[in-house]
Order: sequence, then structure tokens, then C-alpha cells
Amino acid sequence: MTAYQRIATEEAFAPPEILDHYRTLLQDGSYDDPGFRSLCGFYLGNPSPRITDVIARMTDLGDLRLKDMDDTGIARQILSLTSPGVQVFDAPLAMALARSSNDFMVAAIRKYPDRFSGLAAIAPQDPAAAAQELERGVRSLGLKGAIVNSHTRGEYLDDQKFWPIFEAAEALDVPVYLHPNTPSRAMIAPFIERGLDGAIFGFAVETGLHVLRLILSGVFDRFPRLKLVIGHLGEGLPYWLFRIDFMHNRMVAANRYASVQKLQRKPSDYIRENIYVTTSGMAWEPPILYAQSVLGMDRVLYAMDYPYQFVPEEVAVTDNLPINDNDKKKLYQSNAEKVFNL
Ligand code: 1DF
Ligand code: MN
Repeated sequence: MTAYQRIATEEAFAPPEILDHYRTLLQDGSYDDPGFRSLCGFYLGNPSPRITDVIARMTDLGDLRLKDMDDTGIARQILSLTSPGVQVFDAPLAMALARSSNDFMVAAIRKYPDRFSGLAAIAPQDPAAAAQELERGVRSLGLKGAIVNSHTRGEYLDDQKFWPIFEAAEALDVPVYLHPNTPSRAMIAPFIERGLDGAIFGFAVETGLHVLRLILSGVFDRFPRLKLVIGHLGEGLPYWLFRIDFMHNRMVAANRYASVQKLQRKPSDYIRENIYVTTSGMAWEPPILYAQSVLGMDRVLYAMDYPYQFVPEEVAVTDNLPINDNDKKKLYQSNAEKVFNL
């Protein structure tokens, strides 16, 4: 027995219905997005055993997943609809699929309440409906926050038309998990040319950019208690805090951009105080210790990124970190319990 429970916080699933809608979209070409084609075209058009295996695990919320969790000592998964979620569809279809996906997930959570929790899928395409679905998810379904897979058809949440989503999240006191997506159409070409649009790097560039857009937009001044969770140890941002603060300060002083105005706090303050990071896909001691050292022990949470990075040996990396038992319990368990109100 360990002195902590392992709670994994960025764990993907997909209802078969949504994969069917991705296939339709890939075929009819009505959403001609290079990132969507690259990512979903790969996972849904590839008959190799590894990919068939990922799809089988992704669509399972029962015995297969529970056995994998048991085999790797994961006590609980916080489930979220896989990227790109419903954000590739027309608003009406996206709203309907967000609801049905949440209901699909909640059926499993109700069956295994001590193994699964979940985040609500929402469709930012209709911000008011997205806020409503988040509220339904939290109040009626017992969900623990929202999942947003970065850009929505090329649009970013710093646009104030999306802020009803943040208003709802703050009022409900639940976090928004800003999960990666492939880079948006406006910037993906040089990534794709060298195979860098996916989880290897493009995801982090896209999502890190999205987080910085949010911070510079002043969203955390407008919603000071808003909590954001980002994966992959903060998508590179913890390494950049000093330079972002320095340059932001200079840009404001020079009044260089109308869109860059003074904020109530330094950009890094929002990263430290409004944002939590998870270790998804980053089972590597140096950057985990670094993130803990610059953000604090209370801000870093464990995640596996099942089923995409289901590498059982990686759990030992986290188990063997040179930190004390109390801090290990924070990383694996208590931070997640606090942030997601488990
Ligand atoms: C991959 C990685 C795919 C992550 C994901 O969702 C994902 C991958 C489509 O390796 O292709 O969530 N990830 O978070 O690292
Ligand atoms: Mn992921």
C-alpha cells in the first residue's frame, strides 16, 4: 500500500458516436482543417495494432480501462472527451454531441463512482449554451469542471464573446482544463511540413499561445477566481516566466500595441495563482521538479494521458521522485482533490 492514491487528471475517452461523426467530417470535407485531418485522419484511418488498441481503450469506460488502472495503480481517472472534442462541428451538432457525450460519460461515473470523475465537454461555438451545459454538468451530473481543446475552428477564448463560459466556471467554482489541439489553420503549415503539428510540439505551441492570449486579454482581472488547468507541465510556459514578465512590462511602457495593456498583476502571477499544471506526457524528473520549484508544490498535479501515453513504467518515475511523502501525496492526490473538488 502506498501512502497516497494516484489520481490521473487528463484521461481521454470518446463515445463511438463522436468517432463516427469525425469520420463523416473527414469524408465530406465540410470542415477542411489541416490539423483535424492530420490528427483524426491518422487515428481513424490507421489499421495498425497500436492504433486499433488506442481506439479500443479510448471508447471503453469499463473492464478494459479498469484493468489498466489496476495494473498501473491508478485509483481514479478524471475523464475528459478526447481532443478535438466537439469543437470541430457546426454549433447545433456540437451542442448535441457535448450533451450526449457528457451523458455517456456520466453513466460510467455512476457505475464506478470510486474510480471515475469527469469534466464536461462544451461547445464554445455557442458560448451561452456552453455555459449552460457546464452548469448542467456540474449541478445535475456532478462533473468537476469543463474541458476545452484549445482553439475552436481557429478562434481563441480571449475573444470576449466566449467569456460567459469563464463567468460560469468562476461562479460554479470549477476549473477549465485547456487541453491541446493541433495548431490552428493560421499557423499550422510549417509544423505539418516536418511532422511537428501533434503531441510532439505543435500541441504545446498552440495551447501555450492560447494561455498567453488569455492572460494578456485580462480575463483573470475580469474573473479573478477563475481556475485554469493545463497539461504537459504547463505547455512550456513555466520556463518562460521571467522573459514574459520583462517583455510584457516593456511593451506596456512603450504602448507598442493597442491590444497590450497594463494588467493588475504580472503575467507570471496569473500563471502561479490562477493556473494549475499536470504532468501528462511528461514523466521526466527534471521538468517535474522544475515546475514544482517555480509554481509551488500545490500547483502541479499528476496525469497519465491515457490511452495515448499508456506506458505503465512511467508511473515509477513519479513514484521515485526525490520529494517527501507529503509533497508526493499533493502531486498524486490532494492537489487534484482540491482543484476538482473530489
Ligand atoms: C495525443 C496526445 C493525442 C495527447 C491526444 O488527443 C492527446 C497523441 C488526441 O499522442 O497523438 O490528448 N496528449 O495530450 O498528449
Ligand atoms: Mn491529452
